[in-house]
Order: sequence, then C-alpha cells, then structure tokens
Amino acid sequence: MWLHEILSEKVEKERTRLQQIKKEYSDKSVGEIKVRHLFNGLRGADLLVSQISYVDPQDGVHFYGHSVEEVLNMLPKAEKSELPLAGGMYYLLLTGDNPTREQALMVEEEWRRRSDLPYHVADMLRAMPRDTHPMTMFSQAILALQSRSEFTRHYVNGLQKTDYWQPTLEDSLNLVAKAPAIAAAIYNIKYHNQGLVPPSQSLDWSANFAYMINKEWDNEYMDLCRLFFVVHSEQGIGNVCEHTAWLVNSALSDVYFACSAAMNGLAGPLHGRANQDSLEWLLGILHKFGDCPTEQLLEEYIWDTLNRGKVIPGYGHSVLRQTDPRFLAQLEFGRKHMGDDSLFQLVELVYKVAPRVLQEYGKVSDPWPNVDAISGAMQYHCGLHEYDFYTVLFGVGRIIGITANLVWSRALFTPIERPQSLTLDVLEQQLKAI
Ligand code: FCX
Repeated sequence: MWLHEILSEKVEKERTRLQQIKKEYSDKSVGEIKVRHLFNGLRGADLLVSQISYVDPQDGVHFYGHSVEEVLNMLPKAEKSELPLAGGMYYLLLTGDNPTREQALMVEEEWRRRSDLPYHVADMLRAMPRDTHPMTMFSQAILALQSRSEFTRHYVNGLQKTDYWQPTLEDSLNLVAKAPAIAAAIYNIKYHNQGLVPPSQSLDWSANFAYMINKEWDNEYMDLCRLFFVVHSEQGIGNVCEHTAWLVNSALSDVYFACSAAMNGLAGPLHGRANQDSLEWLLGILHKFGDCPTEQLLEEYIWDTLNRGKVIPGYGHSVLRQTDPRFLAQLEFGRKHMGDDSLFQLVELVYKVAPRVLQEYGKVSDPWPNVDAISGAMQYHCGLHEYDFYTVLFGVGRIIGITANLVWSRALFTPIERPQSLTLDVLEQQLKAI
C-alpha cells in the first residue's frame, strides 16, 4: 500500500538514527529525577520519546516543529472550506512531511474505503442501558472491533518484529476510518434513539461526522468539526490517554486494545472530560445572571468558585505556562462565526478575567486557558447540547495522534514499559544512604 512504501524509507532512516543515539549516548543523563517527581505525577520529568510532537510550556504543542497555527494554515483544505482535511494531519503526523493535496486526499480515500461499521457494534451500543456514559460506549465500541486486528492476526502467525509496524498501520487506518461513524452511532442511539447513518462518499472524514448526525446542511458545523478534530489530535505521549495507549501497546496489545484503554483515561475529569465540566460551569454563569455578566460580577463569581474549593475548569495545564494555542485557534473561529452568541462572549470575558484572578489566587502553576476552556461552548453553539458527549469528540480527534504514535512505537521497537517501583521504606533507605 502506498503509505507503507512512503513510511518504509523513513522507518529505516529513523531506526539508524536511534541506533546511533543509543550507541553514542546510552550512559548520558537526561534531566534529573527528583523526589518531588515521584509524587507530582512525574510532571517535568523527561521520560518518554516520540518524535511526532513536543509540548513547549510557552509555545504549546508543535508537530514536527510546526505550531498549531502553522499547521492549520499549511495543510491542504477541505472542499469549499478554509479548514484542513484531517487526512492531511494524519499524513503529517505519520511521515513528518507537509502533504500535497493529493496525498491528503489519498489518506481520506483510504479512510473512506475502511469506514464501514460492522452491525454488531451498533447492536452492542443499542443493548447498553440508556444511562451508560458515551465514553464507556466509545471504549466498548473500539474493543468490539478488536477481533479484526491485522497485527494480532499476523502476530499469532509468526510476524517478524521488523514488520510489526505494517499491520499496526493497517489497524490504525481501519480504526481511525471508523471513529466518526462510531461517535455518530453513539450520538444517534443514545440521544435520539435513531440508527446508523452510513458515511457519505462525497464528504471528508471530519465533515462526515456532521453528516452522520444529520447536520449535513450545517456548513459552519462541518468546519468546526474540521478544526476541532485537528486541534485535538495530538499533544505528545505524556498526557494520560496517549501514554496509556503507548504503555498498553508496549506489551504488543494491538491498536484496538490500546485505544480502548486510552479512551478510559480520556474519560477522566482531570483530562478529556474537562471540556464537559467547563461548559457546565459557563452555563451555570449564564443561568445565574440571565446573560453574560459584567466584568466585576464575573470576577466575584470566579472568586466564589475558588473559595468553595472548586477549580475553574479549562484553565491550567500540567505542562503549558501560556494560553493554549488550541484555545486561540478555536477563539479565532468563534470570533468569525459566533461573535453574537452570549455563551461565546462569556468565554471571551472569562479569558479576560480568570487569568488575573488565578494569578492573584497564587497556587496555580498555569493561570491560562487550555483547549477545554472553549471547545464545549463551540459545540453547544452549533446545537450539540448533550455535553457529556463532548469527550467522545475529543477522543475521535485524539485517535489520529495516538495511532500515529503507535505505528512509530512499533517501527522503532519500543520495548515493554517497566519502570521500577519503590516502597517508602526502600526510598527512605536510599535517600538516607546518599
Ligand atoms: N482552577 C483552580 N485551581 C487550580 C486550577 C484551576 N484552573 N488549576 C490548578 N489549580 C490548583 C490545583 O488544583 C492545585 O491545587 P491543590 O494544590 O490544592 O491540589 C494547585 O492549583 C496546583 O496545581 P497545578 O500544579 O497548577 O496544576 P496541575 O498540574 O495539578 O493540573 C489541572 C491541574 C486542572 C490543570 C489538571 O487537572 C490538568 O492539567 N488537567 C488536564 C486538563 C487538560 O490538560 N486538558 C486538555 C487536554 C490536554 F491538554 C491534552 O490535550 O491532552
């Protein structure tokens, strides 16, 4: 397959590069592990390597050195749109090269060929109790496809280690192709008691999600999907969902096992669910004041939230120390399309007030908004009011970056991950001996 051929040459080159690094620097130190790292969630500890992206605390995520803004500008655009094709983002994350329009469309065609969703997935989703969380359904649906794993099928038949990445790429293309259809099935079944809508053959991957939830008439929402899935696609392999997939796959559990586990992590309130909590908090403000409040009233409301021991959802980040460029990309879209919406006006007012309050509050490492501070408000403006579903949309985008990383993890023979764990006794003995 054409992508295998393009990647084969790059895989050989990166393998040689990695061998050279290991040969020359294996005994060198990288950063330092302090006792504080053992108890702060390893924040700031340089422990993982994947060349696909790096999150700079000041400048945000960079994909092979390209910023969010650069990527949104340089990638080939969807038909009659200023927003990129997700197929181009996948090509960039897999190969490191900025795709031509033809290459982006070839990825989209690969996904189109693989986008059929087996009936048993929808049957399983329908069988779930109505109060099942959509992220539970998303994780289950991914696992329900695991029996189709090309990697696992070839592995049990004696696949060579040097070839592991190839069926992993097949599994990745197959799962990413189906992700919008899985999400649309969950949305239609859970919220509207409707069935599967097969993807349109004339729409790109991102816009097809809008089509499959019967919003094919809504060009603004199709564009929001194109923006949303790309900005949520990749954030390095240190965040919970991407590290979970990386860890699970290091045991040679296939893409389906790894991505299902990743979605379980993304469901957490401190991770992907923050977009749902952020919208709930914003709607609470509109409900209390009847509209967007004054700056003074909002400042008092934020202090009240903090003084009740609550976080300002969507603000802060474990790595970032500046406004998340993924927030800014969505803010620009919102100013073009939803400037007269009081919810969007509130997002902008919170962006003006919250950072200075959080700085005054003192204990927050990062007072600035991350992607979650605006993404829910955009979906809500476009009519998706079921906000417990928003994390599924986060997951649809993130599966692009997760699976690109897994292809490279297999290509570079990432071993099973097994850090040492200490007891407090052993730790104290080691520290006293220094
Ligand atoms: N409002 C109020 N308090 C806050 C706060 C906020 N927005 N952010 C941090 N704090 C508090 C913390 O609760 C902590 O208080 P404590 O000492 O009483 O426990 C203190 O400030 C220090 O926390 P800090 O180190 O600044 O922040 P953390 O690294 O602990 O992270 C957040 C806290 C909220 C930022 C954390 O839950 C987080 O990073 N969640 C992930 C949200 C996120 O990153 N979403 C986007 C997804 C991600 F970017 C991706 O794409 O993968």
